[in-house]
Amino acid sequence: MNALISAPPYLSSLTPRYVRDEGPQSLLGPHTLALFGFGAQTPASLDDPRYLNVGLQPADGGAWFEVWESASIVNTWLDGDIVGASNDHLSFGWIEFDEGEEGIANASEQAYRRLLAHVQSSNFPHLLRIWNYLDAITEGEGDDERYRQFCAGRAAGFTIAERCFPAATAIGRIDGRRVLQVYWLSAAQPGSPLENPRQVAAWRYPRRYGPQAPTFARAMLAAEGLPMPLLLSGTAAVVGHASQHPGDIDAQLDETMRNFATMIKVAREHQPSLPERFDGSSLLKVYLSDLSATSRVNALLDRHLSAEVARLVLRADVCRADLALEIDGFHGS
Ligand code: 3EB
Repeated sequence: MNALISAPPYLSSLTPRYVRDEGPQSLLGPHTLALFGFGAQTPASLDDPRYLNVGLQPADGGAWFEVWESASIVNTWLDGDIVGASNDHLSFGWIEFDEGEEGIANASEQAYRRLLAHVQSSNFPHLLRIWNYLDAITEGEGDDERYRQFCAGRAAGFTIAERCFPAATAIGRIDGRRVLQVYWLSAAQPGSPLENPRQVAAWRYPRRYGPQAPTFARAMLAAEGLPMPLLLSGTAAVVGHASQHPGDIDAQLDETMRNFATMIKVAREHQPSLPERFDGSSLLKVYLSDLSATSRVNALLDRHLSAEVARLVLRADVCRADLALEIDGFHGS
């Protein structure tokens, strides 16, 4: 019995869930907006534009899926090398761009040009949230570092105003596959990007972090009247613009949770109905660079989070080598 498919009507336009060791076909119903596979045991690809294998391995070695369930029936679509699905209010899309000879900066510039042209010509022109996955994110010295190159290409292709930057994640795969993966969620109505008062806006980071500051907001709330979760960007132990507690994963997790607590507080000023703390409506993805810390991190997460908070721990590299973990997610409904 599948709790996802048997529980309509959905109030939220987007209900994300993790499912282990079940699927994928049973998860691709008429209300499924997107389906992500994590782990070597999930299909590399499927003949359905809603499916994307993200190329990150779950810490527990399991076959994990993330399902985005929609309140309304979903239509799938194709637009050249961009594919996805939409419901009444939202559109999910994704693109994979081969770095080829030209490298990551070119790949991100081209991918962002295409995604922007696509969403701007669609019925869902307002980007709410973008996820970026690239191999070997911290490889390269100084301004040649692949993450910095990615940021430069993204900014070149992603010609939108600061006040419109979506929430985002940019994380390193460890699969040697030099293909940039980008997926996103856009809406018919613009959302409200939110910033964290404990942190300098990423797009105002100083020069020392690279010639092109990262172009994302810390979180995004969808337009009023569009019921869906708060979209939380990749969040780490960054205060001001500086990485905190190098080498101390416990303290990094504490700091990350303080950043989330502040972000939820800010979001609740706009949407007081959001739960004060992570709860059964929340879904977190934990990107952890050193798998030997998994049981430690799981124990710490148990201390910070009630048991009903859905979480998936993945092995991945954070874009700053001094950060051991990053977490992103959804909160509320
Ligand atoms: C940080 O706070 C951590 O470049 O899109 C987090 C989320 C981070 C998104 C991005 C980078 C990005 O700066 C890094």
